[in-house]
Amino acid sequence: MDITIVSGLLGAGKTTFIHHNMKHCKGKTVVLVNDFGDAGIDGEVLSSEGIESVELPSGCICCTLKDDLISTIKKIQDDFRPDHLIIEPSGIASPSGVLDTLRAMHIKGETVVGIVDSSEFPHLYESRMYGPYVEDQIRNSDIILINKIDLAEMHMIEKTITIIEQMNPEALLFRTVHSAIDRPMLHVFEKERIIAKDGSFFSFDTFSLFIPDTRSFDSFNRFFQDVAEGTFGSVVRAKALVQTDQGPYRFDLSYGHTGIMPFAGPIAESRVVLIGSHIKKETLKKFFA
Ligand SMILES: Nc1nc2c(ncn2[C@@H]2O[C@H](COP(=O)(O)OP(=O)(O)OP(=O)(O)O)[C@@H](O)[C@H]2O)c(=O)[nH]1
Ligand SMILES: [Mg+2]
Repeated sequence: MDITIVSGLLGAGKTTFIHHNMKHCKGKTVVLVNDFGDAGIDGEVLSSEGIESVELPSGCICCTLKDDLISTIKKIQDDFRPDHLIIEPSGIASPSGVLDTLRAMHIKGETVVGIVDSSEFPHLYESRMYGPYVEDQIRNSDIILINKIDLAEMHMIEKTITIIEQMNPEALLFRTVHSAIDRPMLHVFEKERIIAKDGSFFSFDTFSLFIPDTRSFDSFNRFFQDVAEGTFGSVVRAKALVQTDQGPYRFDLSYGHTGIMPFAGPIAESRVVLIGSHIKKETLKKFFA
């Protein structure tokens, strides 16, 4: 079984990469996705696109869910017998933690695809907001997508590349929009890795909420704009699947950029997940009460 780990900070374009690049995967492919918060969204997004996915929500696969990751990989092997397993750790899971788990299972030879949002990367790197996570991700990546070049100014793209090349001169770099590359690249690289044992953790506040009623599209849209403007705290990433009066919709916010897309298929349980700091949970609960 080939294994690809798709790593990247919150909202970098990991799920988008899997969506756009599945066509290059040969044989049976299964995606294991570990979303942040209690109300996973990425698994349902991938499933709605016909991609076989198994979700490991609520917790982080690089630390608290290590045992769950092992049992889930074993279960995928038994139930699906895939040729290819793609793992999307949440944007707060360190690649080392996942690699460490694979080694504990005597699995080697994975490919690590690292995705960075070039419109934000230099700021995030310089702010040290993600601590050693960034280096862990970049050093362990075989292929790095300099993504969101449509949103980034040229000097941000160049700065992103300079920082990355200093940290990992061996990685293959691609500039991408919507994480799309026009060739198969999910093949195995044999490489000695430096797996950080001390972990590279940082803490974020998350808030997940299931929404029982159908919402008006306009009011949810306004709510999402308010989230983007900081009304409910400093939110860096938000995702929602919502059954609205205009049909099912997916809302997505990443560092101030909002995406709103009709969702293919009914949504059994509308839900919203926010991640950031100083999230005003009580205000949010009252808002949805
Ligand atoms: N403009 C633009 N938007 C992008 C690009 N790549 C991804 N996006 C959007 O960025 C948002 C986040 O993309 P995802 O693929 O969900 O990111 P992710 O890394 O899986 O996010 P998490 O799993 O929540 O950490 C979505 O709204 C995407 O449509 C890009 O190259 N350009
Ligand atoms: Mg994702």
